[in-house]
Amino acid sequence: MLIKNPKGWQISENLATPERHYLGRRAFMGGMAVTGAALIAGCDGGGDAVAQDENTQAAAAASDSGLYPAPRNEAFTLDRALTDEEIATTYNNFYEFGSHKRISRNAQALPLSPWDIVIDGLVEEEMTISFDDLLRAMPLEERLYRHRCVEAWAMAVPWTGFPLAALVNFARPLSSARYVQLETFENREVASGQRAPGYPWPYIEGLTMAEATNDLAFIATGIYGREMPKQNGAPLRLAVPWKYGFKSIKSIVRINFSENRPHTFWENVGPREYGFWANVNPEVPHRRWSQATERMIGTDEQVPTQLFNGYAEHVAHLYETTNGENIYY
Ligand SMILES: Nc1nc2c(c(=O)[nH]1)N[C@H]1C(S)=C(S)[C@@H](COP(=O)(O)O)O[C@H]1N2
Ligand SMILES: [Mo]
Repeated sequence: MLIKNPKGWQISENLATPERHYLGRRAFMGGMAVTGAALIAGCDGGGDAVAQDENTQAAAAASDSGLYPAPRNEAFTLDRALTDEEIATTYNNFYEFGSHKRISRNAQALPLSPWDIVIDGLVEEEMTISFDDLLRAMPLEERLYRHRCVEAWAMAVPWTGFPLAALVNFARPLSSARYVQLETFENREVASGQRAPGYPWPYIEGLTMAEATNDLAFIATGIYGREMPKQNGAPLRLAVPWKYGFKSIKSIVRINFSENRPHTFWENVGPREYGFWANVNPEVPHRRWSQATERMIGTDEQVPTQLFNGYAEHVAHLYETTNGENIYY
């Protein structure tokens, strides 16, 4: 959608979110029961216990690898408190494991080893690379990012990983490539959501080459200073914080370069509700709810949403057309 207001992204500084402290787990659980929003038809499972034991196991494995924690890149810090780790690893969207938020236990069934990633399409040479080999080839760093779901909730998350640009570079796309398409695994045996009718698996997302090579676009392999838990998209997932969360595809198995715009999963499900661009914009409501504010998961604090989720200075130029209009959504 084109919005004929070139200055629309300039939001006033006093809308910037002040730093807040998170509340304890009890406050979180209480808030969830009332406000847990479902994207399509799902409902929040509520009583499912936190999979703390699995988190602890992942932490033990990660400390063995020696890769985590990685040095923090101070260029990407936040003006809001980080979401509590236990909350960010137990309140998830991962439709492969169910259309509700309590999928962390089910997701433990996902086998991570071996994990191969296919790089194909418009590249100098198509290849398949194991996640372990890829990880060794990439420089790891930590970045603190905002995370804004289209459902109007938000978190603040410390990701560990590497710029998507480094992976694009590694893939050696041809100059004819205009889009990167990313795909999630398909495994109906472990992913109960892929056995349910009505969704066009596999989960597919995509970016333009300019978006994919923007410094903000990040491939995350860890969070909170350790290896990525399965429920958050192990072993590697995208983090594009200026876009709604559904763009940040999890558990990637294929990276395809093409001339044509990818047909994304959510575009197929609801083309009028989850468009390709999906840039965070408080002025463009979702068809069924406002996007003007967001609820911080963990505190239930309601804060103003910012254009491009607060990252306008990094990405607004990507959406300026020659006549000065901005593509927002
Ligand atoms: N493969 C896959 N990736 C996905 C999703 C999904 O259902 N499947 N959900 C998306 C949505 S809607 C959001 S908000 C984020 C949630 O990431 P988190 O659980 O790590 O917070 O993952 C995104 N990536
Ligand atoms: Mo989302």
